[in-house]
Amino acid sequence: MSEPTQYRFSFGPWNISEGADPFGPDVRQPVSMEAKFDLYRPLGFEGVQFHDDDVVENLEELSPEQALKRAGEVKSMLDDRGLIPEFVAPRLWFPTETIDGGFTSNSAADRQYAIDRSLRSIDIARAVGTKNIVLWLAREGTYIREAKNAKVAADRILGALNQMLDYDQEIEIWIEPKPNEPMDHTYIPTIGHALTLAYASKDPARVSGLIESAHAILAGLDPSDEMAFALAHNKLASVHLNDQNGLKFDQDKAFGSVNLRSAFNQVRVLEENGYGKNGEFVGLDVKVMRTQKGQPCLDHLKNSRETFLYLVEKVRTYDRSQEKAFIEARDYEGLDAYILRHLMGVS
Ligand code: 3MF
Ligand code: MG
Repeated sequence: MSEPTQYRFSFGPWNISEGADPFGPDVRQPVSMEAKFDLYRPLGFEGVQFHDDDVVENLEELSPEQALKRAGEVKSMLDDRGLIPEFVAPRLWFPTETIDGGFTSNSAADRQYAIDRSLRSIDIARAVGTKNIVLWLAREGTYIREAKNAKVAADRILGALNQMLDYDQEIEIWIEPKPNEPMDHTYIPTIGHALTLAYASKDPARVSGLIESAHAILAGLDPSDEMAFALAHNKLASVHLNDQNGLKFDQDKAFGSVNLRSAFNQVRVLEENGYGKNGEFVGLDVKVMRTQKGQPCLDHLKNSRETFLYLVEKVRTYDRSQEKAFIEARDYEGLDAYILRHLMGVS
């Protein structure tokens, strides 16, 4: 039997937040990026997820040279703390130019902005020490169906992907699907869409997927099946584990906090398929409750990581011979009860 996977964990600095929501302001003091880096290792995390402007704050006010110099400084901060930049994602949803989308905007000038910004974030990624680019295509979609031509949009997204692949022959692009929010509907809602783009691209080996639990749930899908589909194609580059209570705004709740069984099945699929054995991170993308006291608030990260590790134990102690017997007897009622009892710790 192969050695058990030693999982390593990542999160993005936005997971330590000030607590503003669309209906109320901040409830906590901001924490500087460098102070956030100090928190990673003690919490059991070694990977840092980045947006381009998490690496280089005020990116748009700086020249390319200034931005790369700053990215080099951030790399030193990471090196000093034994931290690894997992990926950089262009933030294609804040700037004015991206109001109507990035690659699929109806404005040619704004589409060009999105391409330029994406290429710039590749330079920043290389300078901070990663070849991995995440595309969460936040505003590539519509509020009303008639606003854009969906066929043209699909062509434009593929074109942008190919330009990024051409720009740097060593980068990998991980597409993070999400079906809605901020848009009514997006053009890349599921891993099936993301991997179709990967295979259609000019270098399929360098394009894969990142699955966030909440995003799959918002699409009405099972996160572990989405993960399994990507794993079957050897295209699960990363995950953003969290939870989501039904179809509403993207909640980014602590992993397992709504549906422990679904969390178990996500861990099961990862563990059974050797996820993490090639250095893939177990990424979290979780939001602390606005009500939480403390400065900074970190328990949502600590608890999500621990829940993952407890569930790894549940997967490793799951009785495969019983599972097999139930499946062979086609006794799924028995299997169902066995899983629940195993999760509850009773036999
Ligand atoms: C949105 C997300 C994003 C992406 C990240 C990468 C803010 O629902 O999950 O988190 O994970 O931004 O672009
Ligand atoms: Mg995410």
